[in-house]
Amino acid sequence: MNDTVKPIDFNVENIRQDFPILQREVNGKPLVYLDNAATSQTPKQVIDVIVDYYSNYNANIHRGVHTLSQEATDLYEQARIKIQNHFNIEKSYEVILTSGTTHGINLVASGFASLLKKGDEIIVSALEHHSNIVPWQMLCERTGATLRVVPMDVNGQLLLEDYDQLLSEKTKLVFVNHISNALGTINPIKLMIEKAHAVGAAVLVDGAQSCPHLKPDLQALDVDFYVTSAHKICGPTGVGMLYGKEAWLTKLPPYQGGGEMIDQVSFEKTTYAGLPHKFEAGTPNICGGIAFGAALDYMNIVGFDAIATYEHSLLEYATKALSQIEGLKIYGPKDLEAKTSVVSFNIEGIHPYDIGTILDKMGIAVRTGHHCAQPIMDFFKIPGTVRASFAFYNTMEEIDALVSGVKKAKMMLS
Ligand code: 7TS
Repeated sequence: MNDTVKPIDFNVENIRQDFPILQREVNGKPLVYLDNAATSQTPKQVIDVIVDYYSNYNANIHRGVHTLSQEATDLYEQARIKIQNHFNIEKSYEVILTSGTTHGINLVASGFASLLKKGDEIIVSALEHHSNIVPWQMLCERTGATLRVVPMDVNGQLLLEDYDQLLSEKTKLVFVNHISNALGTINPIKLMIEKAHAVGAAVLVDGAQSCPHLKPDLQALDVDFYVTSAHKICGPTGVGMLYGKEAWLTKLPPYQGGGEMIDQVSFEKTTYAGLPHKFEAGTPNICGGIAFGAALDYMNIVGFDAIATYEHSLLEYATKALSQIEGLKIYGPKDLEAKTSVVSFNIEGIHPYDIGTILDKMGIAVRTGHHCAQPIMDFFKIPGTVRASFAFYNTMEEIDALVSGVKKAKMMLS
């Protein structure tokens, strides 16, 4: 797995120098960027690749005999291999480059429309982002299949006994995120995959929130489909990947028709290209794909062990400091080993939006609202939360700024 990339000694001040945006001010204050679960920031190593691509290689891929097209194709296909290696995927053509997590989920959901029938069941977890709920509801409407939901407890952790009860020979598919975007809960996906496979169901794991924090081994997980977005992992927006086991990708019909996904076209009949091109109609986000590969290189150089250890210390520090604020309630697992570096909270009697607005005046970026996970907010009977999500380039001083900002906001709004 990316054996050529050797992690550096972790030094957050050096790492911060890689991110031009972290040097800017917002509202006259140094930017404190704590909205990493929404999108991560981009290091200059990735920005340089984007500039280099448009300065030196810009051409359409897989179609030109000319040198530029061949060079661009090589760079794009090298990125696919980087993704394959990073996620320990067996075959490079099991990597489908998409526009992001949402695209990957819709591709699979659309494909299963031809494989499901009335009476079949599909299971989602109570912790999902809307993009891992709505496509499956649409699939149920189209096929007559029924959607079942694995409930969670008050700590935002899935109830596995209920999952056991829901699984049956009617279950065809299970969808669960690896890590919840709203609460940071790490779900026991390996166990959930094993249990689903025991009843013959396929599993799609939404990895949008896990990839920034850990390095999933997809063969060891034995997952059927895995999706993620590059912009969560220091890459650009508008690109992501879908992993699917070859047998599934072969079984699913194409998602979109168009150029590049065909073998032969006539007005009587069209035959489709093999994997991965069958699912990659049209000109893709070429530069984005190449930059996705560069982002994985960058993250591997920082090193996922160091990232996990450091982010955990940020989580512990922030949880302790925020918990001392009277009236502040944190949602999600109490056991910090069961979550990543996300602190989702409210202060009694104060709307999360008001806290977020005041923090912004201090240059502190957090997300407020339902985080595209409305069922979680309904469960807690709240309109939303303030969510501070930390990355490996955040510092303890930034958490101090957050804590003092929240205290000031509380004083102003109480
Ligand atoms: N799944 C999860 C778990 C996510 O966190 C997100 C984005 C998506 C899917 C969708 O990803 P996209 O790249 O296709 O848009 N989550 C968030 C968030 O928490 N705040 O803004 C976007």
